[in-house]
Amino acid sequence: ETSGKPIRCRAAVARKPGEPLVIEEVIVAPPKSGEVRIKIICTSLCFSDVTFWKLKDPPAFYPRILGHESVGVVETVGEGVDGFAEGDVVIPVFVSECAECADCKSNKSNLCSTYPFKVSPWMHDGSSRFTDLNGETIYHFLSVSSFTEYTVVHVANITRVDRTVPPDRVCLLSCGVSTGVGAAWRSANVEAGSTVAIFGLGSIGLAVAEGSRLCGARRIIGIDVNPDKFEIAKSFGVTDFVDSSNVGDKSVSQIINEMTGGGADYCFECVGKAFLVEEAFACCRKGWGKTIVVGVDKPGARISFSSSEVLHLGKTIQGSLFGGLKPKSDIPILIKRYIDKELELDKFVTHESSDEEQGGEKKKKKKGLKKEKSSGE
Ligand code: CXF
Ligand code: ZN
Repeated sequence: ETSGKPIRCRAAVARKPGEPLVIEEVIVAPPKSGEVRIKIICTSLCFSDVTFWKLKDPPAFYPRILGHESVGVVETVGEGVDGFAEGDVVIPVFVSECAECADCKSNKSNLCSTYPFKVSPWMHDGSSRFTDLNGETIYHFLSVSSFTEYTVVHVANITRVDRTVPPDRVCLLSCGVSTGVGAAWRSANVEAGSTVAIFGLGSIGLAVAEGSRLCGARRIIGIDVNPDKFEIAKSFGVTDFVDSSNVGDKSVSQIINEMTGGGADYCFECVGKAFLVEEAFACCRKGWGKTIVVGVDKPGARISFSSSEVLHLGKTIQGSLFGGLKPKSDIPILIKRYIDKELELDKFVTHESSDEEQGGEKKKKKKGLKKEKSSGE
């Protein structure tokens, strides 16, 4: 029985920026008030983990447990927590939802003010729940820190999901797929018949394509430096391609403006380069075009527009954190659309490997969460 006591378990610890993670034993403290301790069932790598792991300047906080895209089971419920119980299956998300502040109450924002989004090394109360075996503090990441067997997360950062959902699929809704689909659905509110341009066809760009397809976009233009991505992008509904490594004297925005007769209705930057936000803005349609910033550039990166370009053209630029989704209400909608076979999560999985290939224990045949609970693990 571990409930309420410190847990000793394994974690993949980032000891220094840019250096391989070290699998080591750590101590995970019990949850404080308003928190839960979670056993992580699945976690995946989001490129933001890599972006922050590589950052040397300004100095980040190390040692640190990265990871934020995950699904888990509640193991201990902290004091004063209503609405969650041991055994609940939950999806942690890096944006909070207190459900009570002006932003949480508004349907125009997903940026909670009670627990504001920060790339913080701490829990919301400014402390850590992790120590190494020498008693040294290990820092948190994005309020989740999922590269560990157990983590502690505030209830404002978890959404309960039905325990029958496949964890290796809904894990993708903890960050990447939700971010892309939400960017089209909630941040841009793409209408049926629209033309969309997506800069970057990684998993975020493909998720924007999926969201745009679900919203009924008529034309989805994918732009990438790697034309090998175009084949897979077709299966996500991308209709037109621009190979940005091969545009001759033209800029990508010129090409998109020509292809669309004056610009796309919605442009999405999904790479994380400020200059691509400028390119995207340059090819969204005057009057009503919207450019959605999804990619994560280095801290401090600047975007620049001329004053007349903004004043004369009436375009909109919008930031999109977690796709503008409110985790507690929107993740269940996405899960329902997955169950109803509308949202095609399976397409995002290209390879599956057994635990043996990963050097772990032999995988028990298709072990579901239900079984795991009843077998007392
Ligand atoms: C990002 C968004 C910008 C800051 C870090 C996290 N989202 C998800 O990976
Ligand atoms: Zn992420």
